[in-house]
Amino acid sequence: MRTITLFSIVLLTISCQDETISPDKIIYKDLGNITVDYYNPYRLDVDGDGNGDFVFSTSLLNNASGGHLQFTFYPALANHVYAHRDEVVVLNPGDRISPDYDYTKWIQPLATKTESDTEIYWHGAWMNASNQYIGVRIKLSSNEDYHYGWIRVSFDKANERLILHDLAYHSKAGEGMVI
Ligand SMILES: [Ca+2]
Repeated sequence: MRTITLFSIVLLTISCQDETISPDKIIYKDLGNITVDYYNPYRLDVDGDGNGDFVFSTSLLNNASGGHLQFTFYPALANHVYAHRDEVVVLNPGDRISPDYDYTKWIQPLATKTESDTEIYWHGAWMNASNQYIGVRIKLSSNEDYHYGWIRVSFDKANERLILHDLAYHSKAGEGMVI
């Protein structure tokens, strides 16, 4: 009986190992809570090939309505972000990232701090983000379809910074995923 049980455990271990080396899986990368602020933009290299795939930065714009500190997100190269009406869609656990959605490069800032003569206020879809997800699609190789995935971020208004937690994407091109 003891021999059979041990044999079963060995079989179970082997089958688990088989699962982890499946080519059809989610690739995860911990970003270690990188902070992006006025002095520290960040170029995110998803696949570690030396080319930045997404750029997080800030810009300061002054006009008649005041000074605007904008937190911008730019998909570089052939990469795109899931957006609706030029705003990056705020995603939560359980939401899906699908090839059927609308992806673009050109989007409004994630959040903006505006200072006028009379007031200071924040605006933008991401100004209160707390562990929420940016849906992206990434071109890892010119001869295959996009890989779909997410970048988890939080916004720290008090310290005027964006925090990048981690990212994940489907290892199989053309496949959507659930967060
Ligand atoms: Ca890259």
